[in-house]
Amino acid sequence: MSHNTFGHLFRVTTFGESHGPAIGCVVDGCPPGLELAEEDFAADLARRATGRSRHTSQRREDDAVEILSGVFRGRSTGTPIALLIRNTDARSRDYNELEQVFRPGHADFTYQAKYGLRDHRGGGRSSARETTMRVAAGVIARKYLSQHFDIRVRGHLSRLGEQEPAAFDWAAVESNPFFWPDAAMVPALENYMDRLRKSGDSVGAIVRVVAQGVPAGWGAPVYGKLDAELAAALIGINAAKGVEIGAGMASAADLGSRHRDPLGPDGFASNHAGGILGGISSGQDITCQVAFKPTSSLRLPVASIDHAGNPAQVVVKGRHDPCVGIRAVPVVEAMVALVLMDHWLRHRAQCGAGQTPP
Ligand code: EPS
Repeated sequence: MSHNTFGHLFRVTTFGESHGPAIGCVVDGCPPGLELAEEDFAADLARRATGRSRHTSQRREDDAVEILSGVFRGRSTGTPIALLIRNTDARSRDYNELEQVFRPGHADFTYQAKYGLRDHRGGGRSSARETTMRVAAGVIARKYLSQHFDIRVRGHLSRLGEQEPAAFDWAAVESNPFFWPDAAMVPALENYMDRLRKSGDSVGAIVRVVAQGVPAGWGAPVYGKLDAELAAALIGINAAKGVEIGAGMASAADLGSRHRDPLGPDGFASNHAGGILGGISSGQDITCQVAFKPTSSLRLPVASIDHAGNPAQVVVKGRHDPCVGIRAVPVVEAMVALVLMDHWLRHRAQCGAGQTPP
């Protein structure tokens, strides 16, 4: 049983390995008529790509999308949209010494346990390179949602190791390499990341995402709740270790009198629920946070075992992210957009397009 397809009516299948000739995806279920060109993918893919700042992996991929099918004269035809990105800068020799040993913190051990063999080069299919195609598919969903509902899905870092933003401004987020909403803190973060990189260590991060403009009514109780499917989509991103919807874990320490979001003629007075009630969107902003562990690939030695079970010491060479959570921001946005797109089509299938909120 393999699971490389995501979604019910807006279905995304990804394929490819980090050091194979190419990665790609097939998006099936996109409504016809959506204007789509290869240039549409560039901005979001560049936001996620390696080698765009000194604070990320220095692997240099163009990440240029080729549209192979599903688009005719600039518009989606309703048939499967196949997208391809060729890998051009894999350096597989960095992994030569890792063929027979398991890198701690990576999926090497578990892929071997499951399949009995694995592509050890760059982690193969388990590499975060696969998230490129999530972002590419997400571009299609985002474009549709933006054109049809004015939905905007935006993410930012809300924690980098010990540091949290002291101020918040969406305008700052896209103007620094950390998707950080507090411009005044950026020089200190640059310093911190430079020192971290030189020390050979890595650090975790939290990505917060907000979807604005989602109409009330999307979500499929009781086993396809919007929050449940968002949580599944987000925890399935490489290196994700925790997901919160709305107030999330902090809800456990709150009182009901404070926590419930009062309703008035002008809407809700607060949004502890994160825009979802009973698994259905409420029309408020949908808010989630995703915690990413520190990158496991370090040049600092660590104990492991080889395939025969003998003790081994692992030193991971190559070009790695000191904080993999930074580049996860566009991936988180993409997964949210994919879930929303799928839920719009499912909502329309059951309730019709004309259903309006109270
Ligand atoms: C990754 C390790 C590095 C990153 C890679 C994700 O790969 P490699 O050692 O093969 O260069 O560069 O990220 C990407 C290539 C990408 O496009 O995101 C890992 O272990 O997941």
